[in-house]
Amino acid sequence: MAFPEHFLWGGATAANQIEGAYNEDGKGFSVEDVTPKGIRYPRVDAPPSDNLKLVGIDFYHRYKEDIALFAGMGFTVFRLSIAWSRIFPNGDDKTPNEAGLAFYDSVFDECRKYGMEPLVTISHYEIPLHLAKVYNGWTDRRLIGFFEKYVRTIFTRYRGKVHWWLTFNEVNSILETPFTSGGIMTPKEQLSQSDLYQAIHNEMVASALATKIAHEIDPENHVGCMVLSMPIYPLTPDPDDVIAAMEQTHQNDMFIEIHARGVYPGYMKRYMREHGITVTFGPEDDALLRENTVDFISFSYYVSVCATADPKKDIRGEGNLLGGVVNPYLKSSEWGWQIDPKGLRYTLNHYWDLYQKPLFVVENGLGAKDVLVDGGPDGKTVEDDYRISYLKDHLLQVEEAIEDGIPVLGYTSWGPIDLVSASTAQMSKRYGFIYVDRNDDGTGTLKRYRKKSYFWYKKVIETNGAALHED
Ligand code: BGP
Repeated sequence: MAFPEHFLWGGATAANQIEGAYNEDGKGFSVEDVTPKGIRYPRVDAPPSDNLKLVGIDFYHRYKEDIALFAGMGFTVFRLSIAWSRIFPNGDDKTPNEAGLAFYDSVFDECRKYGMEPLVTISHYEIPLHLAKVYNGWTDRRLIGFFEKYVRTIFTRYRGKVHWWLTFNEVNSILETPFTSGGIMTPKEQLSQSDLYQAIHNEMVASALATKIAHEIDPENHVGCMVLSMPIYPLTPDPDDVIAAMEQTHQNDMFIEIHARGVYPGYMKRYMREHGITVTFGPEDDALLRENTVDFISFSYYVSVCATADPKKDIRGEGNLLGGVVNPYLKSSEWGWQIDPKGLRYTLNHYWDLYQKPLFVVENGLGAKDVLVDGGPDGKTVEDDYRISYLKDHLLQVEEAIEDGIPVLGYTSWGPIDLVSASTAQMSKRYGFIYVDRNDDGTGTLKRYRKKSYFWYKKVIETNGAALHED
């Protein structure tokens, strides 16, 4: 059997997409509170009432029920994020908000009660809005200091309760969504490449510093980077397309290079040189990056794309934020995301070949419209065979990669319980094994119902993957 004995099985979420309670118990606003229509759409000045994320799925008040449901599937890991603005409401506050710290204490205790390891993203598209407004987000080096204080606080507080940490969610997404990812207020079209790369540099330094502090506070801590992965295939065997694919791949891989090897890759230096990009390094930065590389590499995987050097063939499709040219060989989800299970094996091999660090698949799943029907042990359910088939196809490719000799630490499917979508802020784009009765117009009881996939995933976990080979 390919899956190793202690393979971590579970699901992944983010605070801003599940918690709700956006202004309760001292929480400050985050950048997510002002993007009511999702990451791709314009932000507004103040949190509006029609933002589904303000209530989310009310995890803040229902976490015990939800974690019990995850335990029912046999989860050994649960990925969630800490909302930075619950701990430091403005980001630059002198002291942390005790109510926020206490909330995550209870959540982690609840996980541990069931033997579930919390896998915690420190910053998942939830930068305090104040840091965006006053400092222009990560363009300002002072954010490193605020982040340092935040991580020191949570590493100290949750010592012994949390051993698995991810620094920045989909850290490379800053290239496409500088506001959501980097808290940068300057509109993307006006943002200079130097400011963008300075923000990237500041985040890299902050991530290395977090890794250092995590190891100092508890040698049992494992810290990983988290990237949006997306194989970029050449559209044709034309060498120009191959080079286009290679160069676009570099744009994403440079983030892992810095995290995993601790140095800027040559192709990145070349790109910066040729585009007149200047970045200011602090005196300690080089050593900090070099001496504090990550313990493992984690990534989200939903789509693959193509690249071409021919502008006439450069037809862009929908995709997980970064997007790319449509692949004529693949089918798409209802939201236009192209489905490519083999790309997951390819990605695992690609990263292992380059970095030789353990890998963790921390997001993967199908956003689909579900129909709630009568049946199942909860009275209502969803017959989501399409979701089962998507996940099964991808997990079989994880197994292939393990057969290839790659150390894969675990797999957390995205949205084990329905949640608010990041790119479109919809409830109707559902990923869960658990249905949440909430609609795009904000109506619904928030009641939870287990779908067919719930019982399928339970069996997969119970058999450590063997059930993937049953019909
Ligand atoms: C990733 C994000 C997640 C999640 C996922 C699915 O980019 O890390 O937060 O939302 O994509 O995307 P969506 O919710 O837009 O379907």
